Order: sequence, then structure tokens, then C-alpha cells
Amino acid sequence: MSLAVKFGLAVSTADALPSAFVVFRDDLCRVVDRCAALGYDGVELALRSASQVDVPAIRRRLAATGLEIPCISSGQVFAADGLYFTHPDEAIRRAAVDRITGMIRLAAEFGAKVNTGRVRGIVPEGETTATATARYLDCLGQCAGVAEPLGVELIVEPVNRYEVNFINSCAEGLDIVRRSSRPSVKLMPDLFHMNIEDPSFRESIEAARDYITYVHVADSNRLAPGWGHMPFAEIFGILSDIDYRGYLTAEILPRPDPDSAAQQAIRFLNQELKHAHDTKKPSEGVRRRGHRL
Ligand code: LER
Ligand code: MN
Repeated sequence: MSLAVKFGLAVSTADALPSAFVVFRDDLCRVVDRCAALGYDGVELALRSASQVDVPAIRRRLAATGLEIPCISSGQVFAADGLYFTHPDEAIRRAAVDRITGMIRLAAEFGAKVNTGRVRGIVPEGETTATATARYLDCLGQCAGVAEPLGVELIVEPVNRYEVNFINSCAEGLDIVRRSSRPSVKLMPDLFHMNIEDPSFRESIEAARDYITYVHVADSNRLAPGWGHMPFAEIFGILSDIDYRGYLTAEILPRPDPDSAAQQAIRFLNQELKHAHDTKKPSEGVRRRGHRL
């Protein structure tokens, strides 16, 4: 059994909301350089709009550093602008779809996925989950229609009940992914949310193994991995068992300060992979890029 994973860090622009779950908020070119220097393989860009990215400038920094953009995430479209797929107002839903399709076109420039996390929205008061699901699937289908010809994946992220009241567990996420019947729609577990919502890391991850293409990591308190009580050794073992080959991107709070959090995350993830490697396959080496377990 082998597991080739890469490590990412969720970052954003200098004007990101204080509530955005990112370590660095800065000029994106500077952020790319900082993450490369720390040893990350990629940066996930948490955006409000595709227009925040200067594509040629970022391209130059990626080429110079070897860093990738594996994912563009869209939580601020919901949190800052109140746009989401389950909104009762059709014009708001259309604006949410427009914003996400802009991100899909941007993602196509970088070979990135697009995370449709909190932009999925909520079940509005007085409405049913069935109504919210129908609106959500309609919007997701429109986005998939744009994403598929461009080869962009849309990832559905279950998010815990204290942030949204819709698609909280991996089982609910998997159900929606299947119901979308779109080849571009995949599942993205976030360990922080799973730790709250899912009865078992192993059962949820194994059940969704054919759909998981990206993973958010954080410790139990959303600090950098290693600073809480998330069972990382067990989780790395499960990911190895399903032969997961994708990004593990740290989506964590910038505490006690951004540099310490970013350094701790990459140091701890490398150490856990090495530990899992030593435990499982003593004969294989650990590579820096596409860290092999
Ligand atoms: C929110 O808690 C989260 O995990 C994000 O990735 C989704 O917007
Ligand atoms: Mn997340």
C-alpha cells in the first residue's frame, strides 16, 4: 500500500474577512513565496471573487517556486457577500452561480479544483431540506456544466452544524455528490468538521473512497496539526488504506501567529507521514514532492 500526498496551505488576500479560515492574508505573490520557503507543495486560494487574482503575476511566482494552486475556495462568497445556492431569491442564487463560474474559469488556468463549501448555503427558516437540496443541485448542475468542458472538479465539503445547517456529515455529502450525477462533482472531507459530525473517521472515509479527491486538515481545535487531539496517526493510516493520492491542505487559524502556525503544520504533517511510512512500509523512501508513504 502506498500513499502519495502533497501538502497545501489555505491562504487569502490582505482584505480577507477576519473570520476567513486562513493562515496568511497578504499579497498573493508574497504568500506563494512564503509557502514555498516553508516547504509546502501548494496554496489554496480562499477568494471572494476571481477578479482578486492577477493571473500573469501569480503564474510567474508559481513557475519560479514550483508551487501549485490545487484548489480555489469560496467560503467568503457566503460569509462576506451572503450569496449562496439554497437562497430563496433566484437572483441571489444566480449571483452565487456567476461568482462560482468565475472561479471555475480561474481554476482552469491553474489546474485547480473549486471548493463549493459554505456557498452551498443553509436551509432557510421555514423551508425544508428537500427544497434546499433541489435548489442546491440545480446551482451545482449549472456550475458543473461550465466546469466539465474545462476539466475542473467541483468539490463538496461537509461543514459542521455550527456553521451551516445543510450537508454537515460526510454521509450527507456523499449522498449529494451521488445525487448530482455529475462526473466533475467530488467529495472533500475536512477533518475539523468530521471530528464534530462523523461517527467514525474510518467508516466515512472508506464509504466515500471513490469520491474523495481533496482533504482539509486541522487539529481538533482548528489550530495547526499537532496542537490539539485529532487522531492523525489513525487518519493517515485510513488514507493510506484507501490509497488516497491528493492534497492534504491545512485550513487552520493563524494562531499564535501566522508563521508559527504555518511552520507547525508542515513540520507535523511531514513527521506524521514519515511515522506512518516507517510503521507501514519500512523499505520505501519519503519524497519531498508527492511525499510517498
Ligand atoms: C468552513 O468551516 C470550511 O471548512 C471551509 O473550507 C468551507 O468554506
Ligand atoms: Mn474546510
